[in-house]
This record gives sequence, C-alpha cells and structure tokens, in this order.
Amino acid sequence: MAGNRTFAIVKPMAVRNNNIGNILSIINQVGFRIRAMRMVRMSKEEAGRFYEAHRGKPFYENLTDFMSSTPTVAMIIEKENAVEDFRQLIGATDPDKAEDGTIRKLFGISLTANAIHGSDCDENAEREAKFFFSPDQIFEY
Ligand code: IDP
Ligand code: MG
Repeated sequence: MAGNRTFAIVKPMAVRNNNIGNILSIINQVGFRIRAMRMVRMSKEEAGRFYEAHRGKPFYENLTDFMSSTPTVAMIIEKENAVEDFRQLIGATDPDKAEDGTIRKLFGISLTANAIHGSDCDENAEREAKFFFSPDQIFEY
C-alpha cells in the first residue's frame, strides 16, 4: 500500500440517505483518486470480522448489526499521506464532536451511524483493502 492509500466504507445510513454521491464528491474534490470501489452488503459474520479489534466491546453487537443491515460502499482511495489526511477529512468518531465541514459532521447522524469508515493506520488500510478487494479489482488509470 506504500503509505499513500487508505480504505473507506460509506456506512449503511449514509447510503440509505442518498449521500453516496455527496461523499464521493468531497473525496474527489480534496484530491483522492478512487482505485477500487464496490457496493457490498456485509453479512453479520463479515462485519464481525471486519471489526474484529472491537469484539467484546459494549457497542460491538450494535455496530455489526448496523453494518450488515443494508448495503455499504467500500473503496480504496489514493493520495499523498492518505491515512492521516482522510481521518482529518472524516472527522471525529462522534458526529456531534466532529469539526465543521468534515464528512461525519455533514452526514453522520449518530455514533454508530457516523456516515463513513476510514482506516486508522497503513497496516489496517492494507488489511481492510484486502478484506474487500482482490488485486484485479484495484485500478491504475
Ligand atoms: P473510528 O471509526 O473513528 O476509527 P472506532 O473507535 O474504531 O472509531 O470505532 C469503530 C466504529 O464503532 C465507529 O466508527 C462507530 O461507528 C462505532 N463506535 C465506536 N465507539 C462507539 C460507542 O461508544 N458507541 C457506539 N458506537 C461506537
Ligand atoms: Mg477505527
């Protein structure tokens, strides 16, 4: 992944609220290039594995129920300093605490339904990208 790619998921409520396009527009506008993208309805088991690090926490059941409730949009995006810059762009985990102009502030409606996921380090970006995409689904253009 070489430090310039990160992984994102538009979460179920943002998809249901027709905000896929609005979110992609912001991602492109700040200079990210989309390298891979697909709509995916996770099973409860897949959501559980995706959020493996949170297994056992009080919000884990709710989160994995939510993430498997309806489709999401998974993507690999590329830009210099991708992981850190994308975390800045999405804002704090709680939309109420996220800075103005961030994706979670604009489109998040609760802590669970906070519009979007972004990887928190290069290692997780690579793990999460591989979870959803095979090499032939990642494009240079
Ligand atoms: P992050 O998405 O900002 O990296 P994490 O702590 O990794 O935040 O948590 C993963 C996801 O779990 C969050 O995006 C949020 O949807 C949910 N979550 C985190 N903490 C809580 C909580 O205290 N209550 C309910 N949901 C939570
Ligand atoms: Mg996290």
